[in-house]
Amino acid sequence: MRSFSYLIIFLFFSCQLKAQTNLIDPAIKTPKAVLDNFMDQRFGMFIHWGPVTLRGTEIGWSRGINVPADDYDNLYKEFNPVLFNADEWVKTAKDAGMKYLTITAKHHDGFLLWPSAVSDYNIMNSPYKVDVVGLLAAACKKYDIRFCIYFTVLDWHDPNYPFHKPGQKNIDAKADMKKFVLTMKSEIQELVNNYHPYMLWFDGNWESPWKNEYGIDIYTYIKKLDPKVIINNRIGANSEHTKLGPEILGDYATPEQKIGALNMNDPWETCMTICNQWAWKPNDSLKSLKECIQTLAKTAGGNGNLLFNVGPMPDGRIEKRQATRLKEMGNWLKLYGESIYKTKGGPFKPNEIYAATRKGNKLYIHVFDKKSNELILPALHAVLVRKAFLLNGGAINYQQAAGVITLQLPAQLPDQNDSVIVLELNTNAESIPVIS
Ligand code: H79
Repeated sequence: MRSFSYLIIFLFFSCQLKAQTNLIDPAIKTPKAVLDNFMDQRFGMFIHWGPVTLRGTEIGWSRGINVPADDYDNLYKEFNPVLFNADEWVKTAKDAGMKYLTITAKHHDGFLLWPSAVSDYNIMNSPYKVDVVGLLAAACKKYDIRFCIYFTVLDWHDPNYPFHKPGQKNIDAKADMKKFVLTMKSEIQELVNNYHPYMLWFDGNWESPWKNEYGIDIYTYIKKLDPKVIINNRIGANSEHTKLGPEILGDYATPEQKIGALNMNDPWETCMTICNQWAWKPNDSLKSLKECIQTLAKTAGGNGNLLFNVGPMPDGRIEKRQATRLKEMGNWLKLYGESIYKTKGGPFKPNEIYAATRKGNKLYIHVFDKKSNELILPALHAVLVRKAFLLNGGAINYQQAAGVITLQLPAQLPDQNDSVIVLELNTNAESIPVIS
């Protein structure tokens, strides 16, 4: 009788666990060690590219809006980016200090950047006829950059998807989601088996035709193809991209065009454009170096990764000014990378004046702005600063009273974008609780 009660209790809790994990078998979920390794990398390149660059409008929402659908769907026939060079793109990422790269193999317009047996609407039927995804995968291997693939749920082009442009309200009665999910799975199978991505970046999971059960099916399917693949949190039916949790499917959160909040528990990655548009747009405004570096530092300071987007041109090149800006970030990282890679964020919340990162017994204070000669940090209890110095520079005078650390800033900060002060502590900086 007693063992029977235990059995009932056990069954009850295992059902609860299943419900909490969104019906994903915990045994197939991406292991924490894999995600920890992903989060150590901190900085990656997002690439949005396709035939739409011939019009210079947005890849996600210009079909049937800024560009008539018929015109849009024929752009691939003149897409001939003869100056595309996978090595150059990957080298641009490498020189920027980026550790991984994510290419839009399939965006909402439905065009495939790889030779596919599933859909003819792919790069081999353009005049270019080059496997862009394959060449990037190979170049990433050569330069030791982790190769990742963006693949969206939305597909304005496929008749089986019920909507054919953004904001459409009436469901296409001829559409068939069951067939559509099968198409997705066949395409994903090609991508995983041929290119062995480190991660799959899903998107477009917020419209009514998409059901959580499809996401569960696809997550499980991918894990059968390759158990190690990391999967972002846009594969279930939800639009809460900044969140992770038992009710949300996926391995990490994906705040878009904004820096995520400090979070020591859930892995997250902010995706953000270096200009305004995801896909290339002529004369799009480029972020200043200050904004780029401070975005990276604030992201790391919040314990997140930055997936920074470039939109290459229709001729295949990344714009010179975008590549130059990335190189400038790489130059900064050569000097200050120790305070970004493999660090944890916190314990202070990033703000407009400073952000903090930490590793071992070191606390890195990223100083963005000098408002006065002193920088006063919130009190840290049971923690003593043993030494303070500029990363790549001299000693910094400081006082510590009742836990409050006051740093005397130099007359001129050595780096106008982000000067890093290292505080050596008497304890492991990574175990300090977050100061709220
Ligand atoms: O791939 C990038 C975007 O193309 C994609 N996600 C990132 C990673 C994305 N697709 N859709 N969205 C993001 C949401 C976009 C919503 C809006 Fe709009 C775009 C609001 C305003 C402009 C759609 C078009 C709704 C109104 C106009």
